[in-house]
Amino acid sequence: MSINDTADKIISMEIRGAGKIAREAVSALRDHAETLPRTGDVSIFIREMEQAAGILLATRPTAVSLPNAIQIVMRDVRSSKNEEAARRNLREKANEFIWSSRTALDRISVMGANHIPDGSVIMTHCNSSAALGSIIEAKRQGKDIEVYATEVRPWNQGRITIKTLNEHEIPTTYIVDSAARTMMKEVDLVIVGADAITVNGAVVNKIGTSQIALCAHEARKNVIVTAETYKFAPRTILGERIQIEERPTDEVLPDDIAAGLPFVRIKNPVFDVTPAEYIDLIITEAGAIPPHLAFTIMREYLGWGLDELQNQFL
Ligand code: RUB
Repeated sequence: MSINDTADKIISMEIRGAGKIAREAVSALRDHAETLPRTGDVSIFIREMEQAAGILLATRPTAVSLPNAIQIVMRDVRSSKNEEAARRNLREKANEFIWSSRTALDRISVMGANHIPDGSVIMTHCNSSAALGSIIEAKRQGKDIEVYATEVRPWNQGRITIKTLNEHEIPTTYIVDSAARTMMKEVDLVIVGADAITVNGAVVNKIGTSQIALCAHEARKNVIVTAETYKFAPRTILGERIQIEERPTDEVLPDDIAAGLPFVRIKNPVFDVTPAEYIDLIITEAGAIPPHLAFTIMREYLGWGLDELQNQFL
């Protein structure tokens, strides 16, 4: 798919979910390189690729998987000695990223399933491939599980979640977002995905995640976050904040109704931040960690992020 088509689909949320956004962006970059005529000048190739990367980066601001994936793929391209090497590096890194991101999902699913005891009732929020992968794997292992899935206003990603759970014949109860606290007493653990994880172990995920985590904390229920290592945000070491995406207000209230309510303001933040205190475990493909060890994942698995941060201080 072309860069512009991919960017449009990410903006309109036809392509959504942090992992999928990253894979589709990388695959669009790889395809874009093939459309560029060979000039023999590596700097022209790099410039064209940077421009394409910029279009993808400007789509949605919160999921750190997107800049991380682009960085993983573009890093060696930027230091390539000639055009052929740059093209080869891009192709290889892109294929490697797509493959390793799928492998990461499989590993997380198995590890996640190991943390779901037989007989568990799980609450999930939004539509995360990593969280759903773990739930589906637990079912595949023969565990008797049940799920509470939230609606996820205003985009109703919960409908995608219940469709998938239904396909896997997992007994599921569908609830409105505001029923989370009331239903928490029926639940044993919460499993969600992540769009970004900060150095202090805070998790950025779909709006409403922090309320659910707070309810789980109050009810002494465990909260498990499933996230690939490329969802950790090294720049938060410098104190940089994750930008929370605000989407158009007509997603919340149609413009014609809003027009008749001149004193009413509408806000539509689509992600929120759950502090580390409300999270028991983060499951990555590299292992399960308590949230306060987020830095170790950044150091071990996103070492490039730290190199670049260090360079900024030299
Ligand atoms: C999706 C969302 C998901 C994470 C993780 O939000 O918050 O929980 O992206 O998903 P949106 P995954 O629908 O606005 O993109 O585990 O699939 O990467």
